[in-house]
Amino acid sequence: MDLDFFIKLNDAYWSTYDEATAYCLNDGARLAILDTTTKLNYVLALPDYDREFFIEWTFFTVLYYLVGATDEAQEDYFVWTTGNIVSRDAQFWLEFQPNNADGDQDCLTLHLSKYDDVTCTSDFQFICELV
Ligand SMILES: [Ca+2]
Ligand SMILES: [Ca+2]
Repeated sequence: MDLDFFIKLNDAYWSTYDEATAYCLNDGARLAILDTTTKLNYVLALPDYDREFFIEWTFFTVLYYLVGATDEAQEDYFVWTTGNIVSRDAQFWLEFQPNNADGDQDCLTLHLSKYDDVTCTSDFQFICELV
């Protein structure tokens, strides 16, 4: 399997889900579809994934990265943009996630190497996958 992902890390450019989707598309890519453990582990091993990151006087090493899945069709059932189901196996999710905090978390991120649902209109880093 050919794997070709890139992480969008830019302290001046954090993105909503829609912005990230458009950014990836503009680069001939899509928000990453991490529907196999091979792909997930590949992304987690990317050199940029744990890169130290300077934002507003603070070093961040633990970021949230948007990937290509939402639960907009059915609450708490995340689906990749390809139509494949996001695994609900607890090993892939941060503890207590997905929690749909404030009733408004329908987009999927990687955080601390696990999934967490976030608000689609908030700004995050993101991961694109060349297709
Ligand atoms: Ca939700
Ligand atoms: Ca959450």
